[in-house]
Amino acid sequence: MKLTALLSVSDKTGVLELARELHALGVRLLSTGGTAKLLAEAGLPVTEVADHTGFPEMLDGRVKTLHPKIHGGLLARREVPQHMAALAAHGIDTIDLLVVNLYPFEATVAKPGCTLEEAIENIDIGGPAMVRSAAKNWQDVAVLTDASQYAGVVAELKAGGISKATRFALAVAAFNRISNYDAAISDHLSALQADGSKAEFPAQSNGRFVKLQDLRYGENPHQAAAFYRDLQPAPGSLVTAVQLQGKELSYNNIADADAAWECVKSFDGAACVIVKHANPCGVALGADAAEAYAKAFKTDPTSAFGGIIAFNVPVDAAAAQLVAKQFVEVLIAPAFSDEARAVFAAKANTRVLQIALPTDRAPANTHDIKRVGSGLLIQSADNRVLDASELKVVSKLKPTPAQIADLLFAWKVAKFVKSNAIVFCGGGMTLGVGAGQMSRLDSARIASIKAGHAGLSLQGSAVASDAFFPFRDGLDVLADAGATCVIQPGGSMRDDEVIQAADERGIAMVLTGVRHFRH
Ligand code: 93A
Repeated sequence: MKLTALLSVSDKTGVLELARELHALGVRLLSTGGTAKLLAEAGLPVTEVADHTGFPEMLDGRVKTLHPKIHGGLLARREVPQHMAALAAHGIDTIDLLVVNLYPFEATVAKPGCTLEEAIENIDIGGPAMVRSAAKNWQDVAVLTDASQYAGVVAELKAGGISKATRFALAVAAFNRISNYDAAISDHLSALQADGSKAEFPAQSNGRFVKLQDLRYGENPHQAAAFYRDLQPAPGSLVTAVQLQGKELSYNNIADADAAWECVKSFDGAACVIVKHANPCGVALGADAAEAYAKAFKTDPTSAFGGIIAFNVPVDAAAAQLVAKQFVEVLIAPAFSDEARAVFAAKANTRVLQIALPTDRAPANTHDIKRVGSGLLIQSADNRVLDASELKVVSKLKPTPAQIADLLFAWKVAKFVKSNAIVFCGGGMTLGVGAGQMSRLDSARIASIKAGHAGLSLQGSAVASDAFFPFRDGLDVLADAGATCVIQPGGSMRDDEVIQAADERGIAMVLTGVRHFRH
């Protein structure tokens, strides 16, 4: 049976050679105006789509192939008798091979000074429609959307026919091409306003994010900023928050609120997390919200001033009254009692966010993205949750069950502290947090100094280190401060030296085999 190919390309590279090969193979050629002209001038027998459909190209070419004779021929399933009967009834021939490349939208808008009108004229409608029809019907139709595919398809035709695997791969490539093409259109238009001028921040970015709001400024007042959310936000993620009251959220508020919420979400019992400059400066468990807050606040009252405070349990009147004694930038909780609402109503500036706690407590994001010079670093999110059964006791002293509980609490907190992280804990609260230092030794020193400033004793405390101790000196600082048990990943060249130091200093040491760098 004679095959029919429809060729309709803007970029004519290689299409003549392809058409010659197809003709030599006995394939009938159908083509749109410009492509048909090129083939005809080369002496190839070609039928113009307009002659084939009996309908002229119209509206400056906007309507060329949008016709049932084209789409019927592409979409009909050959093995479905009713489909073939319908084609016969309407005098429609099947089209077996589609060769299309689209109006050069991307290249057009990349040119300096491209107007909105030029961009719009270069949005291909009929091409993508045909590509979709052919790709949907990949079992019966081969769709070529790139010149790099021509040679392989010709080779297969010569060898007897295009394989199923190739037809499927071509269909997938076709949908990818259409998807990228539409994304380019959406990106370009999203960044424009109706008069053709550029919006500083587009309404959508890459079609994956939707703008929630422009922000007054970024990390600093001279930086412009905007806030976007995923098209499909995870349940219980920060972007699902309802702001009950208070001033507009700033860029830093949002970043810190996210850090506080993601951290507090990870605890099972009532917990409170206070964040400053992206680091927890107080984390505690309590019998209720008020107790958790009071303990968290004690860790570092100086830093907690103007902090971002998150709870994983509803805030009641008692907790609200305690919190309201301090200057609070942002308060986050799954719910607030009416009395608590009334307490904050008197503090009109305090930003109060309500977020439903996700039932699975899962972190909001599956991936972390970081921008580097003209590139992206993407990694799966640090969602590793440690189970007590994974702990490996390496010291002579064995930790007591109470120490294990404190160590696991400290480990959970350390995951949310910028590296190098050293976290002293005891009795379900942080006692000293050392964050963001270039040396672990300094983080240890700072954590212990801060505990001293807060008037907290580190005697008998539990300590988490987000990565291994490269030398024993860090451990000595912890022991000098009064720590009696330590949790750390292990894996240093000098683990033996560090474990020996723990034994000398009467410290129980457990290894996790897991590291939690956070930058
Ligand atoms: O203006 S369109 O969106 N309307 C159509 O019906 C149509 N059919 C094919 N553009 C249409 N095409 C596009 O024309 C193809 O995708 C291809 O890029 C181009 C080929 O036109 P010509 O063969 O006249 O150079």
